[in-house]
Amino acid sequence: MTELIYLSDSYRQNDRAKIVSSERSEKDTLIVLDQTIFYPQGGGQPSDKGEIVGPNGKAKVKHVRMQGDDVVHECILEGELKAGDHVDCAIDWDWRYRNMRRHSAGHIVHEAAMIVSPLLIPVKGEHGSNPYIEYKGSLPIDSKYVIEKKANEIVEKNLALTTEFVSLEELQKRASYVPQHLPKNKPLRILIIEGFHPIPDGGTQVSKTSEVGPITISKIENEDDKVRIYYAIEETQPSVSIPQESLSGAQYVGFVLEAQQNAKKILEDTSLGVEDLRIALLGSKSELASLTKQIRNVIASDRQQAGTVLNQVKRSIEKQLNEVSSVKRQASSEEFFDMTAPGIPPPMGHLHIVTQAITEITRIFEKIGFTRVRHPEVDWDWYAFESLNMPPNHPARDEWETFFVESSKLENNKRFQSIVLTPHTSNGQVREMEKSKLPIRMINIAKCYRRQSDVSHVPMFHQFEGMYIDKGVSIGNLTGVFDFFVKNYHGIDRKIRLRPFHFQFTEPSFEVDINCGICLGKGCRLCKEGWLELGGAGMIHPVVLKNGGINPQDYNGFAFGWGVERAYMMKSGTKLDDIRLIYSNDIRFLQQF
Ligand code: FA5
Repeated sequence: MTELIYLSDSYRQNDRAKIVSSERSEKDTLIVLDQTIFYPQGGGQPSDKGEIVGPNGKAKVKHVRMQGDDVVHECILEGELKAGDHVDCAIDWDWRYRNMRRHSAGHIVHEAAMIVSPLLIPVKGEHGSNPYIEYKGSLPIDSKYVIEKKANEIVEKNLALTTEFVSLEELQKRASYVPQHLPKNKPLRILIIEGFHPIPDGGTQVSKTSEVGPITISKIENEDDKVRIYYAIEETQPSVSIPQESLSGAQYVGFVLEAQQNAKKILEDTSLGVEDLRIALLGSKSELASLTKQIRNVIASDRQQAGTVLNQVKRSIEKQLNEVSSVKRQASSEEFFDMTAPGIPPPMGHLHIVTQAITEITRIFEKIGFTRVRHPEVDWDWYAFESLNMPPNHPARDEWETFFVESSKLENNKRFQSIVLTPHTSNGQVREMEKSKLPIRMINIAKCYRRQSDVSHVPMFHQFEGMYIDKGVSIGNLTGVFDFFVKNYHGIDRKIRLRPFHFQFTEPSFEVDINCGICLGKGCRLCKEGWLELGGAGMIHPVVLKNGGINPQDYNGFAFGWGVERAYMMKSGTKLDDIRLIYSNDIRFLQQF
C-alpha cells in the first residue's frame, strides 16, 4: 500500500522513497514506491509527471494511476531501477501547480454556483485542459456573469483552503454533499474553503484562493437534465490582483445584471408591503443606490455605456415596482384577501442577446489589449468606401447593397459628397487612423445596414471590426487573435478556417468560417455545408494606410470585420438557425436567453 504524501502536502515537489516493485510491461516500466508525491489521475485532475532517479538509473514518469492500494508510476526507464533501491523523486511542478490551481478554481466556481442556485446537485468535475463542473439541474445561460462575479469575489478575498482526514460518518455529517462513489483505497478527506461547507475531495489544492487568479466562466451548457459550467483560469499565476477601482464596463454590467436578478426575488416576496419594497429596491441602502455610487470606479471609456445599462435596469425595476404596488394596494382595499392565492409573477426583462454578445465580445478583446471605440453609423461615403480603395462606380461596392441618404454636399471638399447608412464597420478604419495615435488596437462595434434578408442576413445587424497597426505585424498575429477569440467565445473545441478572398482594402484577404455550432459540421439549413462564414479579414492595404495618414513603409497591420449576430448564433448550445428570429421581437423567444 503506497503512502499518499500529496494528500497531506500539495506543495511537496521532491521526496526520497524506496522502490517496492519495478516491472517491465509491454510499453513501459511500472514502478511502485513505498510513498509518493505523484498525484495519480482521478477526481477530474490529470496525473502528475516527473522523474525518479536511483543509484543505477533514471525513470521519466509519464503517467500515474491507482491500482488497488498501490500507486503505479508508468515510466520510460534508462538504466536500472529495482525493488529495494532508494530513489529521489521530483514532480514537474509547473504542470502540477497549473492543475492544482485549476482544481481549486473548480471548487471556487462550485461555491459560486451554489450561491446562485443552491438546488443544483453536483455530478462531476473535470479539471484538465477544458475544465467544467457538471450538475443535475439547469441554469440560465446568462447566469455565467453572476457566477463569474461571485467566483472572483472568493478569489479576491484570499480565503484559506484547508483539508482534514475524516471517517465516513464524519464526512456524511459535515460535507455539503456526499458523492455516490467514495474511494475505498484512499483515506477520506474533506476540503474546506474558509467560510463555506466542507466538500469531499482527494485532489491537490492551493492554500489561498488568490493563488488561482482571475476566473472566467466561458460558457454554460444545458443538456437534458444536466448543466455544465465551463471555466478557465490564466495559465500563469497572476502576480498582481486586479485593482478594485478599475472596473471594466463588462464587470460593472455583470453587477447590474445580478442586482436585476435580486430585485426579481425581492418583488416576489409576498411578505413585504409596498413601502418595504420601495426601500429595498430603490432606497439609499439598496443595491441600485450602491451601484450608482460605484459607477465612478468604471474605467472612463466604458462609463457612459455602463451608465446607460444601469438606467435601463433602474427604469425596468421602477416599472415593475409600480405594477406590483398597484396590485398590492388593490388587494388590500378589498374586503377579503386570500393570503393563500398564488402571487402574480411580475414580468421581468433582461438585456437583449445582441447587447449581451457585444458586452462579452468587448471583454474578450480587452483582455488582449484592444480598446472598444465608436464611429458613426451614418457616415460619409469617403469613410465607408472611397478611403477603403473603392472609388465611386467601383464594382466591388455592389456587394454591400448600401442604403444612401439624401444629403447636402460639403462645398469645396471633394471627399464629403454623399452619405450612407454604414454597410460595414470598416468606415472606422481610416477614422481611427486619423486620430494619429500609434500603435492602434481598436475594436469598433456598431450597427450596419444592407438591403438583405434571409436565414443568415438581416437588413440591420452588428459587426465588430478589429484593427491592429504597429511595426512588423504579421498574419501569424491575426490568426493568433482569431484563435484566442474563438476559444474564449465559442469554446475550446471549436475550429475556424481561413479562405482566400478579395477585399479592396486588404491584401491578402480572407474570409473566416467556423464549424457550425447547430449541426456540428454535418450541414444544416443555416450553414448548408458544415461551416458558417463569420466575417472577412486581411492585411491592411497600403492605399488605406496612406488615406489614414500612416506611412506604409513604417507601419503595417491587420483588420477584420465579423457579424455579431452570426458569432452569437455559432455559440455552442445556442441552436439558433435563423438570424431573423433575433429581431422578431417575440418575447417568448427572447425570454429563453
Ligand atoms: C465586410 O463587411 C468587410 N468590411 C469585412 C472586413 C473588414 C474585411 C476588415 C477585411 C478587413 P462582409 O460583407 O463579408 O465583409 O461581412 C462581414 C460579416 O458581416 C459577414 O461574414 C457576416 O457575419 C456579417 N454580415 C454581413 N451582412 C450581414 C447581414 N445582412 N446580416 C447579418 N450579418 C451580416
